[in-house]
Amino acid sequence: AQLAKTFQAACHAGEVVPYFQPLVDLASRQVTAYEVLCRWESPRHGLLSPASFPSIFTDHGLATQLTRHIIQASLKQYVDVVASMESPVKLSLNLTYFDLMDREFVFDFQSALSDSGVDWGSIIIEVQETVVMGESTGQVFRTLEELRRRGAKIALDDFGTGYSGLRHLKNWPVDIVKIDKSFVKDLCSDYRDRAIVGSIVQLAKDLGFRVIAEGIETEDQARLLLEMGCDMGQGYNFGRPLAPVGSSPRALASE
Ligand code: G
Ligand code: G
Ligand code: NA
Ligand code: MN
Repeated sequence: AQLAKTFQAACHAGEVVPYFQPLVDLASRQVTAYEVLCRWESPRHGLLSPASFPSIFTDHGLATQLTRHIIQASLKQYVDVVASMESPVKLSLNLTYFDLMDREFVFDFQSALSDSGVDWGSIIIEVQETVVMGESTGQVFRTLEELRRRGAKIALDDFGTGYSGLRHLKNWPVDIVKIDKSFVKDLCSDYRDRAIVGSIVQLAKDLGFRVIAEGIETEDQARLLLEMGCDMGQGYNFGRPLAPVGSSPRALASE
């Protein structure tokens, strides 16, 4: 209850804000989307990443409040800045299990889009691999299908860290596979990571998915991933998560 109060007050005070990290096309290096990553600009503790407040994400009420708050705040930034860019740039949003289980979610999302004049075709939804692997995923499946039917793309986040394996995904409404950064870290020096990434990329492409690698920190990793057939990339090599326009960028408290 204390956490809920503190968190709601922080949202209300404008301390919980979306940051934006570029996703680039690996061949052209064009920015194709921005992933929205929430940050808590705490006056007491400095800039906090969600790793510092994990319990928000395991509480149904707080998690769905956070998602609604972040969707609204990021759409506002998107309209002010990104939509005016020359080439079309999408907005990639992280959802939790609770959002996808919520029957009102698509309706509320639709309202937020209508209010801001953004269409579904500009939206990517990121869902962790483990969310689609869990039990009682019927409602999750239906929500993803509905989001996709309206024109959003669905990305499976942190792929390779769960136990699913791509063949289990053949029936899921998914468009993009996001290879987890743990496989990218030592990609250039560890043949085992190269084997894992190589087989994920190949199977993903054979199944018709687009592939993003996350956590790309060096040019060597970027080049190798492009050679391996990866479509897009994300990581410090291309850009860190940026503060929203109008607020001053700050370093993470943990960095
Ligand atoms: O940005 P950072 O590395 O601190 O993110 C840590 C974790 O928090 C990541 O797994 C990321 O997916 C998750 N995360 C970041 N922002 C959001 C958000 O707005 N909503 C949800 N559901 N998860 C987020
Ligand atoms: O779980 P998810 O993939 O949504 O979270 C991505 C997380 O990875 C974010 O918290 C972001 O801050 C972090 N991140 C983004 N780029 C890099 C990178 O190049 N290296 C590392 N180590 N982390 C990154
Ligand atoms: Na993500
Ligand atoms: Mn991820």
